[in-house]
Amino acid sequence: MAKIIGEALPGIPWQDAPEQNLRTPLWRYAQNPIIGRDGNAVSNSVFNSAVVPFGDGFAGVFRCDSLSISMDLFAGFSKDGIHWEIEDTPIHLTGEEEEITKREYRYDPRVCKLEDKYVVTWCNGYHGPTIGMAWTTDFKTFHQTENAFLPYNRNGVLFPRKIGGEYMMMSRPSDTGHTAFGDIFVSRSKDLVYWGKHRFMMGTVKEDASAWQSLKVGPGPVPIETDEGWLLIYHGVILTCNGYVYRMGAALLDLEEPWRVLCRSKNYILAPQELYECVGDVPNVTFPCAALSDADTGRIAVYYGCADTVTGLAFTTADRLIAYIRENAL
Ligand code: BMA
Repeated sequence: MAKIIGEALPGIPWQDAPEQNLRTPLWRYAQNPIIGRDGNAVSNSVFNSAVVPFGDGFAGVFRCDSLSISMDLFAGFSKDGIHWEIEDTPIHLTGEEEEITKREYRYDPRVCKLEDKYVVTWCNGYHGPTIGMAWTTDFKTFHQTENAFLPYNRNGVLFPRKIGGEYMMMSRPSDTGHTAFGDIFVSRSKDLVYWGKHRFMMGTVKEDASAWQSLKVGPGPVPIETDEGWLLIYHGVILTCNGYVYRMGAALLDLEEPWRVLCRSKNYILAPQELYECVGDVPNVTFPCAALSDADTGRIAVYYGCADTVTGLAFTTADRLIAYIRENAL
């Protein structure tokens, strides 16, 4: 039995797996989507968002695109992780340098509990996309710090503790547009400000081996620590005659040197197949940005954006997911 190393979360959202044989290790919440387009008073769409346990419930940072399709981040709170109250005004960011805090656009947040703070990373417009960072303790005031990397970059995802004495962050270098390439790298920092020692972690796969991840891959939720390695859920993209299709995969990373991939799935773990994943502002996208986990039961709840429009929830266990990666390894 694979064991999650971390805290118990008895209130994790959960539904048991459906009776019939599952082809993949994830199953969807029966009442999906959990957040619709109109998740707050000003949203055109709510998706690619991040949640964490907070107080006696949950808090999150949500990507809400507006009716003018400008992208910004909004705080939200929930008692059960399923029903969310999302604020109607964007998160309040404070910081020392206006050069850094002025807003172009903000999207695809991740939230990582790191020591006594919640650190938010997101795709931040600064003469092109790069990785913005801020920390909070109350989800009311967010203290913005330096962008982690030079443009162009997306999908900055922190590890939830120091490894070998340093903080680590995955990212996916990109371009200014709808990047037609993408591999995952890991960078290290002693202070969450200066990042270096960049290492290649994993890249795309040839079409004849695993076509769903042949165009680009990017990290999803903050990785989950297990006794068998860091469990990483990621997105993989294929270019089809109708454009990009985003599916989800999973990998196990070495605990001490997480750029070393121990095992990686050849088959996807979830793909756009339900109507709300296939139809929306951007069809055929399932894009994971957060996962809750319960060390006592091994349960995992994954939050993912559906068709760039609404937010879905899916479940698995560490054991089931790791067994699937091993049985269907690349
Ligand atoms: C990426 C980002 C994501 C989005 C995806 C699919 O470039 O914009 O937010 O989910 O494309 O449209």
